Amino acid sequence: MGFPSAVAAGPSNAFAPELAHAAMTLEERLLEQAHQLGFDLAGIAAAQPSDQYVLYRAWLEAGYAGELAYLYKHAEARRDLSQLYAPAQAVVMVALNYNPGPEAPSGGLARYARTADYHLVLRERLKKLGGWLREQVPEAWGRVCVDTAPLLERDFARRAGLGWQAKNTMLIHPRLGSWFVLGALLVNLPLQPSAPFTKMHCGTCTRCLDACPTGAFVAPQVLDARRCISTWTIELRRPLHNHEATQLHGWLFGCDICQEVCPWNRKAPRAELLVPRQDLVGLDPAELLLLDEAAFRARFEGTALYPRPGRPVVLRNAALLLGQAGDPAALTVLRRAAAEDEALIAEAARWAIARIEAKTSPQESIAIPLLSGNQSAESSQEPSCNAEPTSTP
Ligand code: B12
Ligand code: SF4
Ligand code: SF4
Repeated sequence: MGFPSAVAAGPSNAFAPELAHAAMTLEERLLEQAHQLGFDLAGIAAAQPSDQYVLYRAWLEAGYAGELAYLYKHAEARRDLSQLYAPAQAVVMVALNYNPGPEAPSGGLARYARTADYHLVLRERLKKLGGWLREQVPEAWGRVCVDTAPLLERDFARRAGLGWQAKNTMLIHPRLGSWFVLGALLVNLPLQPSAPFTKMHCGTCTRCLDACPTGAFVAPQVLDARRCISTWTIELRRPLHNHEATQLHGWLFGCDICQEVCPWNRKAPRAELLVPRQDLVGLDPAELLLLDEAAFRARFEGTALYPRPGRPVVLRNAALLLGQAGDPAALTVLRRAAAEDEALIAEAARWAIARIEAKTSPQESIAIPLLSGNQSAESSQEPSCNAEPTSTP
């Protein structure tokens, strides 16, 4: 668990690293240790209530969280950190770059999901960071949070100096852009906070707001999650409504459009640790539909696709994409999928078959069945991940 003390680098202490190291504060050594562990950014925020909690509540009350039930369920803990970890006095925020750089087509897989599951990678390294802290201060205790805990991660990251929360709601760092994921180590020590990020560098730009193909931004920094492709393809475990199924814009899992257009990502450096797995590049929806549960597991274990949201959600999305593409060559694989036991996949496959047949049939009378998600305007069904977000970032 523990790591040897970091050695300070740089010309001024090149000949006496241990002396320079001794002169560093605990906070400086902790942040340096975070960099040694591979984190691209690290900073410290005080474990005080977030002043953005008011905005969070207003967002919930406006209904923008839609079916993301876990956001309502643990709302209060987002204000009061002690509900998450009673002795918390400081929050060490870290970021890990996942930018794959220009590469082969992804088959509609969002960039963050093309690597090993970032939850596992961050968790493991944050535990090591906690172990290192404990070696320095034996009374130190902490709790690791990556994504799934009710913590306003981007707000704490901004307060820890990692970047600004941009118009597309992403946290952006001037050098890294926004292709990074966040994690937190809540600690019981009163660590000195880093300088917060106070400036917003979006200026008059509105590229992300204009590029979103589903019009999910209701205002700068306000995303209506009910209209986001990322919600539909990762979070919802029900059949998608017609207006959702027909607006996936080629995305199999997640969506990166509002980041792809951002000028701050143009010169973003490539990831060194969270690099794309070759078997996740260029996924073919028709091929995916041939995977049974065991084959799916063998292919995706250790990624953000398995165990959750898992085969039903990913293959539902694959079938819907094939239906949208309208290629009759996909009919064989879709017919096979339509006969399978997993209702989410079978229903999406039937919808896709009807779409393709309607497109290719000379008769215009073929009716495309409505997906069962259309039976009510808003599904009352909670996503099965209602306790916590799962693979979502
Ligand atoms: C729920 C969730 C989602 C939802 C909702 C997204 C959203 N924007 O809220 C969905 C499923 C859509 C989603 C999508 C994605 N997500 Co997500 N998601 C989360 C999660 C679990 C909670 C976020 C949250 O609390 N949202 C609630 C809203 C209210 O928060 P917010 O948008 O940040 O709002 C703040 C400000 O905008 C402001 N605000 C709100 N209203 C108003 C109004 C006004 C007028 C103003 C000025 C400000 C303002 O205050 C709010 C509170 O701080 C976090 C992990 C975590 N525990 O924090 C990851 C997280 C935010 N997601 C992440 C990622 C990577 C993604 C995707 C890129 C994945 C993908 N490729 O598909 C997309 C990006 C879509 C986008 N543009 O946000 C990363 C973001 C890293 C980064 N660099 O910012 C996180 C931090 C996960 C992680 N551990 O790394 N996600
Ligand atoms: S992730 Fe895609 S759908 Fe969601 S807000 Fe960004 S561009 Fe729109
Ligand atoms: S595209 Fe423009 S407005 Fe959107 S986040 Fe990037 S800089 Fe900000």
